[in-house]
Amino acid sequence: MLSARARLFAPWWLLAQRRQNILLLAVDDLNTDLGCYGHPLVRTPHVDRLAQHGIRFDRAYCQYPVCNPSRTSLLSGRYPERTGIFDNQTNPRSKLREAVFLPEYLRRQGYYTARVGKIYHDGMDGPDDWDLSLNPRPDTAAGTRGEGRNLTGGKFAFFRWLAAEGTDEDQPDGLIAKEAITILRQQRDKPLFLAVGFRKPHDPYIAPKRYYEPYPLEMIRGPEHPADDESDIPPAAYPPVRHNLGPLEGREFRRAYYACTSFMDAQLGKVLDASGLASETTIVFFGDHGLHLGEHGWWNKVTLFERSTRVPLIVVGPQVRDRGAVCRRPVELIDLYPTLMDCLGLSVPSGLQGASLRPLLENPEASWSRPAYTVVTRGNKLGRCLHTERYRYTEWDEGRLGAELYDHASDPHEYRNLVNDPRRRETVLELKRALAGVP
Ligand SMILES: [Ca+2]
Ligand SMILES: [Ca+2]
Repeated sequence: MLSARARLFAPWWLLAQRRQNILLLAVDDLNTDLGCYGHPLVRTPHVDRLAQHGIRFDRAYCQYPVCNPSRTSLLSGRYPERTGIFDNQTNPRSKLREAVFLPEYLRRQGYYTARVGKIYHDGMDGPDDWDLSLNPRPDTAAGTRGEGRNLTGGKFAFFRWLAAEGTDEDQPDGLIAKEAITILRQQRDKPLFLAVGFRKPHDPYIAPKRYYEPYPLEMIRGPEHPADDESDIPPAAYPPVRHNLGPLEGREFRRAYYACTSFMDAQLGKVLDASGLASETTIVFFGDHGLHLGEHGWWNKVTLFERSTRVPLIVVGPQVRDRGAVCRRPVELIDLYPTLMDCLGLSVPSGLQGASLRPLLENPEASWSRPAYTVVTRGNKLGRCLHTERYRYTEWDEGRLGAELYDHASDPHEYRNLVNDPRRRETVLELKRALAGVP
């Protein structure tokens, strides 16, 4: 340990050396169907292990329920209206010239920055983000063969599952874990920022067949909801094209998603074994947005329902006082950038709109007045919502295309839209004002 006096006079590189390493673990399209989030079937021992060593945020939300806008908001620390990124085609740098993205900022602060797999949406990295960026893909054919099918008769290409031949390393995520481990084992004189982006459970639902085995089809139930669930949902709440799966196809879809989740979890486990859950490393694990598995009659993301906007988020690090704790405060992915800066003792660059979660890392019950905020587009109209500790309140085109209020205290699955309930009038007015105030 350096004494306070020695620290004062130590050269910057020695101090930089003493900074915590950071392991950022991003998972594509991962909803909260995980062991530690209470799912009765899905096996995720390594995500669960991470949660036991850190703090699990039970009410974490993405800013936009699609890859590029969600990741752009997280990495720039700005809400979608500020980034101007609402789709997977627009490069963030074309809109956000003044922002310093998280990897580039850490690199400027003396970090060695490495990226393996999908952190930005593919192709959206900036020229100054990374010392090393790797995008491993298998050059073998075994992982493309096996038993599987398209669940829509080929109508929608992405509704495809495959219980593949070959090993983990015949799949991109197996190679991503392998490259991450190599980087973790290298000695270097700078602190490390390693960002690992797993590609599953994003479609197509391909995993080595042994990850399908814990999920025999007879164990998998289809989605259950009240028959009239959709009667109080504004049409704008759904994207324009619906893909209705039959009962058998729906169960196959769920099984494949669970298998891909367990496959990702096994790759995560390898990376955690190599990194250790060492106290000098801060680990952040998250999904970029959730996914419906047939709930509310929908089989994708791009909605503002809990299934699509709520994400797993786990933080492990020296700031976490109560290991294994659960925090129920509403938090959001744009909070991660200021949180990391706070934990590292670095100043934040200008323009960040999130809040440091450090008070919650130290005390998960700390008071917290910020709701989380998510937005989605419908053509040139916006749907915007707030997630408070109890409610989700949503306006479609400022209410012109409908509004929703769900009370998660009594209705966690969001079956009853209470926005027109006269007994909720005060709540609606209060949330309406709060939503109008989001910058
Ligand atoms: Ca995604
Ligand atoms: Ca309903």
